[in-house]
Amino acid sequence: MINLYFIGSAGSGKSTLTGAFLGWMQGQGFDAVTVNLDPGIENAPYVPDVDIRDWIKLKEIMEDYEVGPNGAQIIAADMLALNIVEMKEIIESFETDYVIFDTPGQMELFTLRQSGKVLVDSFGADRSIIGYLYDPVISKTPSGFITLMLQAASVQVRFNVPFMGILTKSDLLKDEERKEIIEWSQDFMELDSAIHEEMPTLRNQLNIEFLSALMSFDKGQKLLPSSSTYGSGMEDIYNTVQQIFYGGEDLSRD
Ligand SMILES: Nc1nc2c(ncn2[C@@H]2O[C@H](COP(=O)(O)OP(=O)(O)O)[C@@H](O)[C@H]2O)c(=O)[nH]1
Ligand SMILES: [Mg+2]
Repeated sequence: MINLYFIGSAGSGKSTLTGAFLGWMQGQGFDAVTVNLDPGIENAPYVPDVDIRDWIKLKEIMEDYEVGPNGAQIIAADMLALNIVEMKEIIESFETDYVIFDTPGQMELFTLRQSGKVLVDSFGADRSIIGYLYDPVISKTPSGFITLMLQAASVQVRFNVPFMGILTKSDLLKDEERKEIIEWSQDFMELDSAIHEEMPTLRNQLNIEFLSALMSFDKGQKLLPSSSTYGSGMEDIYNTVQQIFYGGEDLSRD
């Protein structure tokens, strides 16, 4: 069983990709289940097989603890850890090859609170992979792209599991924009000249050595463009997971 976690900034497309990737898997005849870890999800674009909202309800937390919606989100994130054992049993009862996790809208609720790390480790870090979502609108400028790379690096430090970078909603980008972003993800020299063009007087040590080191973090893996709207890029995500865990072998189909 493989655990695939989609992690990324609010609005980067985690929930939509969870639904789109599940749809693609099913279309290929592969078995997969989805787990929603976001107690604040509204209008989920898929029907979760396992849903944190069965255990944690933001409205009840707001009443019980007399906090607003933001406070409730933080308490809910910490409460995640309390339900791990029960959730794990339910997930395992599905006897599936693939578990796709949709994580909380606000990424730091999962990446910075202890419970996210505890959950990934309890569900088996050795068979986990993180799909880190690059928001295309933020990725368009070199400074935005570098900011997302820094976050990606922090996620890798935090979870210490295999990792792939996904450029989501790529249908929102012009062809040249998409090409440029993917080039930045592979070539720190290009990124270095782009950031200097955007910011001719850099105030920090965002120099070529820094970018080179940052890029070495995920070993210069190419960003995978995807669009949940058009269902594109799903096969690349699947192939990357298979490559990492099985050296490229296919799952058996139903
Ligand atoms: N054009 C386009 N919009 C998308 C795509 N994926 C998600 N969206 C939209 O982006 C917004 C945020 O998506 P959502 O999945 O809720 O993001 P999350 O906060 O990371 O879970 C929603 O309005 C989606 O309809 C995509 O592939 N293409
Ligand atoms: Mg979401």
